[in-house]
Amino acid sequence: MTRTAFITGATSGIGEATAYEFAKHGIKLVLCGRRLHRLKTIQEALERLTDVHILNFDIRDKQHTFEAVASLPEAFKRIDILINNAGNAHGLDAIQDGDLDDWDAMMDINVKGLLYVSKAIIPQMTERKSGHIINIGSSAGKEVYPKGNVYCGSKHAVLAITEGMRVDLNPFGIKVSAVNPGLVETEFSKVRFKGDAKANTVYTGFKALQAKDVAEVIHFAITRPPHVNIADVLMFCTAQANSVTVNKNF
Ligand code: NDP
Ligand code: 8X3
Repeated sequence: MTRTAFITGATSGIGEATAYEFAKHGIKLVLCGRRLHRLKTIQEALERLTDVHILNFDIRDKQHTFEAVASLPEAFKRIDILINNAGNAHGLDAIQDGDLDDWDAMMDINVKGLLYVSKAIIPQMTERKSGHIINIGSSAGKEVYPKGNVYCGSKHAVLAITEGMRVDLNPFGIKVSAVNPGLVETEFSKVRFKGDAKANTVYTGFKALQAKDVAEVIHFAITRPPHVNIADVLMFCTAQANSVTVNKNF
């Protein structure tokens, strides 16, 4: 039976690459994001490969999130795979200089938004006693780097929530995984630095992970046999050893 995947943050970066990877393998897609024009363009491109439905909502908005999931047409209602990917860093400041709006954005999107989407979708999985949830964490969920404070906190929370989901959903046979990448060349730094030219220097001098590299790992995780769950993946580009060790001459 063809499976259906629900991907948040599908308008760019890792989410978009995952949509392409899944489409290549004929997985039906529900693609979410705030930028409607991008959703439409991606839908148009992928409809040649699979069935695609788009949902345009902000995962910070609890009510809209539930309404969006409830609005799914019959052919897309059954979600077999949930990829909780939407998220970003906002700012890179020492804790004493941090911006309250940045902190709100990271906690509201990376943590609370992930919870809202999960809450809207998990009941159908527990009812069917099947499903796979993959939360996109980060190496920042495993270690803390200078000025990473709240972003790292949000990703540590994602990791704890993932482990909690795995325990609570264990009686239902639902797989729960975390995929935690290090530096990936996406729009992530443009968002973090709010369009500042600093964003262009983050991935220079070495070959960072590409969104497709992460998408391939996500696809690997969802194609294991029923008795195998890839619980937790930490992945770096070869030039990166941890959050603060990057060989820029690689
Ligand atoms: P991008 O900025 O390229 O993509 C972020 C995605 O999240 C976009 O599709 C964006 O869509 C969506 N998004 C952001 N805020 C919201 C919101 N409020 N409501 C709905 N969707 C939202 O970055 P990445 O692809 O790199 O990031 C994807 C995930 O990977 C994030 O969780 C990030 O923390 C994580 N990650 C990234 C790493 C990196 O180095 N790039 C490393 C480790 C983890 P739109 O703006 O259209 O809503
Ligand atoms: C993204 C990786 O190192 O910029 O989560 O925090 S990092």
